[in-house]
Amino acid sequence: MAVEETLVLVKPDGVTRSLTGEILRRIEAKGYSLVDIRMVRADRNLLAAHYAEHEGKPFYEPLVEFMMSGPVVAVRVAGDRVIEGFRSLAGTTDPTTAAPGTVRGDLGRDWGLAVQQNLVHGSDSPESAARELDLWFS
Ligand code: DAT
Ligand code: MG
Repeated sequence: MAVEETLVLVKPDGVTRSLTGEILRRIEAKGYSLVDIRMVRADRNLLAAHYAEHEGKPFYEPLVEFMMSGPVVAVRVAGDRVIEGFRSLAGTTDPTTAAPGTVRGDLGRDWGLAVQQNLVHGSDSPESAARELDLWFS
């Protein structure tokens, strides 16, 4: 048993489509705890730090623009193996092929845009979680 914390973001598509409650409901129903929550209008500096690993990729600029297009809900979530567990709840990156039963598979849309509007972000490792929680909750 390893109690961890992860950063979950409800992206602007999730907030705009009023899916924040549904996404948080799934996290809580799984048994994870919401430790902290804030609504953020992310600026370019924050997103450049958050998405540093993707800088230079073709989807980078559209991704940053999308993430600045509306408010984001940032959530500090705790639980046993929650980093891996939330990634499993979220589903794979592409909402068209994400498994049914997952947030992205059930609710995500593929609008054929340059960026996946896949509703949520979840940290992918303990190192990413520590770095990202520091960025969004400092
Ligand atoms: P994930 O969010 O599943 O961890 P990631 O870290 O590889 O995926 O990418 C970050 C975000 O960038 C992802 O949620 C949506 C967008 N993205 C990733 N790969 C993409 C691609 N090939 N085309 C368009 N957008 C992409
Ligand atoms: Mg990622």
